[in-house]
Amino acid sequence: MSRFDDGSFEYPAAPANAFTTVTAGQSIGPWKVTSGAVDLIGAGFWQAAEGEQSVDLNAAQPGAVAQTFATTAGQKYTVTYSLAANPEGGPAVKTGRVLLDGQNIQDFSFDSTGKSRPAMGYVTRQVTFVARAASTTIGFASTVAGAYGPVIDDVGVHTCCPCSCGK
Ligand SMILES: [Ca+2]
Repeated sequence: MSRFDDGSFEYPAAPANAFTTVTAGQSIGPWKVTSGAVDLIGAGFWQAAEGEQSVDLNAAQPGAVAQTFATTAGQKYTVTYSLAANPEGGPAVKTGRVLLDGQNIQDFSFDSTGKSRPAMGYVTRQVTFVARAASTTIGFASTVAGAYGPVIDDVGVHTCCPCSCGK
């Protein structure tokens, strides 16, 4: 089992100033698209939170991405991620959830009102879990219909405690 990798969605490279639609069963580097379809946003299309690329969790429909990585059972981990939303169309508030081994552990929403492609307004969110096995799957799923979804970037997985990462 591999360590958590490429939480920034930097590879493979999507076309600059454009995006690639990735459908269920296909991969984005170490991530798998687990339902629907998502858009891998290339450099320059809109602001990334880290690096050049990010993921819109909706292509023409809601989608989800997940990555399975090595964990130590009983160990506490904190997942951090940057959240924004596609500002190009409604609804204003885009919603989704974080999945731990397929179970919902956090709902999130982002209001893209007043945001734009050069100024996405990313916020940082975090959620903590205790690993139950030698591997764990973290997923991000859109729960909004349509072609304009929540945007995820800069996902990190940190072993926690003692630490100052806030619980
Ligand atoms: Ca990135």
